[in-house]
Amino acid sequence: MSVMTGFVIIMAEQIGLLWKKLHAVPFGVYGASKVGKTTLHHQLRTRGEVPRIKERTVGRGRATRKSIKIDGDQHTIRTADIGGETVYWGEWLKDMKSRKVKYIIFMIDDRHMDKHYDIEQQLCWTFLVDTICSRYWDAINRRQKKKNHDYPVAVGLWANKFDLWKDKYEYEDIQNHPIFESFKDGMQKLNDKGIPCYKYIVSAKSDSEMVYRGIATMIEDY
Ligand SMILES: Nc1nc2c(ncn2[C@@H]2O[C@H](COP(=O)(O)OP(=O)(O)O)[C@@H](O)[C@H]2O)c(=O)[nH]1
Ligand SMILES: [Mg+2]
Repeated sequence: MSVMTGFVIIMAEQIGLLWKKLHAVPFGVYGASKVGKTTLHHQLRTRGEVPRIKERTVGRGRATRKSIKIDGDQHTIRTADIGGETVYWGEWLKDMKSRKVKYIIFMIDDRHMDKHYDIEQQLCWTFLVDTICSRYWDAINRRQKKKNHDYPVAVGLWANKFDLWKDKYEYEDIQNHPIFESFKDGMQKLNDKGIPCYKYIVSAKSDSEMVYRGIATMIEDY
């Protein structure tokens, strides 16, 4: 290999690294209210124990860049913090569309296991899955047809607050954990549409390693 070729290869590698640093991957974080979306945003910014979040998120915040480094590999992602109440679901749609979100994290906690009448999260999930799978951005009026690149690359179903419920339920393997059971129709629907959907377990509040690894895995595997 000539000196020139070697130099070109090194330069290309450096440019690749710089590109990865500057070109943030657009992520969307959605889920019912109080599942831990704001906590996750804090975790991505600060790395470490996140203080208890008391204020509720109002509407949609500005999207900001977060840098994630795991096993020496660096990724930059861009996310916006959005409220989870029904009135903000329209903001999720706007966020997906305006930022061309490539990866979606849907957060849940174990409230539906605790109280079977609480189906808030399942409603959110159904809304999200239908929005993603629809061939139109405006699903109700069947307007604004989506293009191929308008669909996300992958969706992660993230069960949060693991620290609170880890000993509460019987399970053999995370993939078969009963917490995901109520969400399986939506997962199937996404998979049928050709959008991979995978299950993950985190403690956004206290375990930065789990959070960072989950994000790196999404970017690297899909
Ligand atoms: N124990 C525990 N509490 C969490 C975790 N993530 C979030 N919380 C708490 O859950 C509550 C709601 O979190 P927040 O981030 O405001 O949820 P959001 O409404 O989805 O933005 C807060 O009291 C958080 O401290 C976690 O991993 N473990
Ligand atoms: Mg919030």
